[in-house]
Amino acid sequence: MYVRSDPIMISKVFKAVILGAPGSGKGTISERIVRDFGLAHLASGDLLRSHVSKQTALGKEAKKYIENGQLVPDVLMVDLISEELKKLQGSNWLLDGFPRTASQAKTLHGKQPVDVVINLDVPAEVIVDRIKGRWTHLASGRIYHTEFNPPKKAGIDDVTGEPLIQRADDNPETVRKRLETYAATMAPLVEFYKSVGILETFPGRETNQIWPKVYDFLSVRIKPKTMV
Ligand code: G5P
Ligand code: MG
Repeated sequence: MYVRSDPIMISKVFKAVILGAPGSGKGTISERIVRDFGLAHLASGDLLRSHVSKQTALGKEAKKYIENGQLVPDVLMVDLISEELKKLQGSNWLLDGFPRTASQAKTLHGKQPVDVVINLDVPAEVIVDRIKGRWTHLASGRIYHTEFNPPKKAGIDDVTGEPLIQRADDNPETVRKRLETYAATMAPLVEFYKSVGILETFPGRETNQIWPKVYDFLSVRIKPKTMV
C-alpha cells in the first residue's frame, strides 16, 4: 500500500524593507519587528558607522559623505549590502536604510526581490526635535531617546553597561542636510516600489501610533512570535 508522506513544507524566506526620513523611527520600529517577528535586522547606517569606527577603507570614504549629510555612492552601498545579505541566506530579514535611491532599489530587486516595503511618513517638524534627544549604542545600534525611551541610567546602554554616544551626523546642520537629501531622493524610490506593488505607507507623528498598524500589516504575512 502506498503511504503518503507529509507534504513538503516549502519555507519561503520573508524579505522586508523599511523606508523613511532620517529620524522617522526606522530603527525604533525595526527593533520591535525583530522582537515580535524574529527577522534579522540589517541597518545600513549601523554598518557604515561600524566601518567608520574601525577606520576601514570603506569607513574612511563613507565618513566624508555621512558627516556632510550626503548619500554614500550607490556602488559602495550595493557591494556592502550584497556581502551582508550573503550571510543571511535562509533567514527572514529586514533592511533598514537600504535601499535609499531608485538605483539601489532596482539593483536589490534584480538580486533579491523583497516581499514588502514599509514606508514611514512622519512630518519633518516632528523629526528635528526627536533627533536632538537621540543616544545610540554604537556596537549594537540600540537607540534611546532622553524622553521617548530613556536608558535606565543616563548615557549608559541597558544591556551591556557601555557608554552611549550622540551620532556625529545628529547635529542640527547635518540633520537639515540629511532631510534635504532625503527629500531630493525619496520620490523615485517610492515610485519604484509603488510600481512593483509592494509599498505600504504608514503616516503618523508618533511611533506608538504607527507601530500597531505595522504589526497588523506584518502579522497577516508572517507569523508573530508574540502578541501585542
Ligand atoms: P542612517 O543611520 O540610516 P537615517 O538618517 O536614515 O540614518 P536615522 O537617523 O537612523 O535615519 P531612524 O532610524 O529613522 O533615523 O529613527 P530612529 O533612530 O528610530 O528614531 C530617531 C529618534 O527618535 C530616536 O532617539 C528614537 O528613540 C526617537 N523616537 C522614535 N519614535 C519616537 C516618538 O514617537 N516620539 C519621540 N519623542 N521620539 C521618538 O544613515 C546615516 C547616513 O549613512 C549614509 C548616509 O550618509 C546617511 O545620512 N547611508 C547611506 N548612504 C547611501 N545609501 C544608503 N543606503 C545609506 N544608508 C546609510
Ligand atoms: Mg536608524
